[in-house]
Amino acid sequence: MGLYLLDYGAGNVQSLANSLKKLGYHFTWVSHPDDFLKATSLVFPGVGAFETAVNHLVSRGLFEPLRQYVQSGKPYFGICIGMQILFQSSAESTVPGLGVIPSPVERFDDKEKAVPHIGWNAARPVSTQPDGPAQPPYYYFVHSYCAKHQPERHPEASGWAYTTTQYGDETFISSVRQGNIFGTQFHPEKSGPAGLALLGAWLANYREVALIHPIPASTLVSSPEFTLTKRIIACMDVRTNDEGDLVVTKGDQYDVREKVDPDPGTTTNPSGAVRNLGKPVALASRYYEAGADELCLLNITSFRLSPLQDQPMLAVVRAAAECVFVPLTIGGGIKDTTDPDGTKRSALEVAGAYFRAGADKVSIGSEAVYAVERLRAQGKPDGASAIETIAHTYGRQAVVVSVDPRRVYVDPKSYDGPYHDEIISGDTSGLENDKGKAWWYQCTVSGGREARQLSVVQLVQGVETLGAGEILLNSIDRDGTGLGFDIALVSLVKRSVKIPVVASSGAGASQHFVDLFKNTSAEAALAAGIFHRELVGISEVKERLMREGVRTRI
Ligand code: 1PR
Repeated sequence: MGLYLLDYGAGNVQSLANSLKKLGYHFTWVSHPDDFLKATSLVFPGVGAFETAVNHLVSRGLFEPLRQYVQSGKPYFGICIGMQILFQSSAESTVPGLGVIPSPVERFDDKEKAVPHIGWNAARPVSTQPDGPAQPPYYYFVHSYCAKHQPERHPEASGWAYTTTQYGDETFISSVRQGNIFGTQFHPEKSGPAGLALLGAWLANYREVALIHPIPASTLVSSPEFTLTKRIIACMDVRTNDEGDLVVTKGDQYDVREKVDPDPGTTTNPSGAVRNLGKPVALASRYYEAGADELCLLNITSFRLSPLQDQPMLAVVRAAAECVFVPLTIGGGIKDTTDPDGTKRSALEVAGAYFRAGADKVSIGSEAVYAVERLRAQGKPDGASAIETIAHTYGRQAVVVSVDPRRVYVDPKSYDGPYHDEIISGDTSGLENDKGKAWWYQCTVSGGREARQLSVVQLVQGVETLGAGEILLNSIDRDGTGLGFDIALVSLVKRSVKIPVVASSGAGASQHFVDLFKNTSAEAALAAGIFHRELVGISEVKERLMREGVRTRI
């Protein structure tokens, strides 16, 4: 008897388990169809792809028992796919859902906006309460498919809508509620204090959950004021230092060793110790408390190691997921590997280990470059790349591609290479140092150590074709310089793809975040050194953005 959690073996369900523990609840995993009879309440934290979820449930004999449970009148809370599965069908798949809500789940229209819809957005209740806060709560969303709120087209679904959310020109159903059934498209387990409050309220009294966020009627009009906010992401580059400790380090144009003056009288240039800016879990916890919208942990020397043997990084993810209730992206070494004992590990297995440890997204660097090189050589996807296999199982929203471009300076008058259309003139950058220069952006692998014959535009368009859900756009030239984001680079990439773009590298002041969001349509800004060195706080950046009219989650 008691609270049960349904896991179909794909995606990060650990975060929900951690949230429940934090709220003081004990639970049991559903492992057998009979468990549905024993459960007195059930949470289904569906993460990943719709078809994978349904197929796993069917193959384990859990699909029909789940339908019977939902119809039994006992409390059900479905999250993301756990809500979508209540619907008749999904455009993501040919297999049907439970059909409790006789309407389809459809894909967002990407004509005017980036898809997937990733980030913090407002959930506005459909029915009103006379008193309540003026601000609807913001929760974390990550999905490409949704139940559209179109009462004429889908009257049944609208009857279930408890909250709706605006994304660009579309309004979708962000939560459903009827009788014993509650479902959210957003992830309460990843939505910081607001999400924990919602989960806690449902667990305490599922019938009363409707009353926990009363909103005055005046705020219910469709308003551009309540839409997707710009995300601020804190990034931790992790590696072992010379003493063998796992530390957060910080590069200066990717060089993470302290600068040391050469010995007088010698010509050698000695390298200093690896910069140590703190412990990964302690810093992750600090940034969560400070209001970071997401965290990113990159294992920056993973190309030397077999990641499944790299237990410290998995342990870091596990420990971070216990104290951080916003999304975690893990990068470095997401690729096919062979353990020293000869055991082959596919990139999908490696990613799976990180998802089970508590990661929400994986970030792929070098392997994405090689995959696009193969795509270009073969003319079509072969289905075997890490991007494709992980996106197929976990959904494309779980796959980030981390791009490490470096400027290649050219004379535009004499340049006769293939990247004419991608040449940037430094006269428009606003930086004195760029004046009179011109360049294109070349892709690199192995943390910038090796340049490849691929431009940044070719790479991002290639990974979008393969199924990546988001671009993490670094800049080797700006990394650690504090000169500001490379606006020309971000604009070039935003023009080239439909998926969201996280701008990274170069933040040195709050004004740089304002410049980024005022001059580009990037969905998020990632920074490292400025936060590690406490030059500016996350809340200071967000308050500055709000004052300048850029919406963020405060
Ligand atoms: O190739 O799939 O194993 O992934 C390796 C990952 O490690 C890639 O995401 C790559 O960007 C990252 N990486 C490898 N070497 C380094 C290095 O610094 N020597 N770090 C490295 C990349 C860039 C950002 C940094 C921003 C913001 N670091 O992570 O946080 O530039 O910094 P700033 O705000 O201080 O300017 P694979």
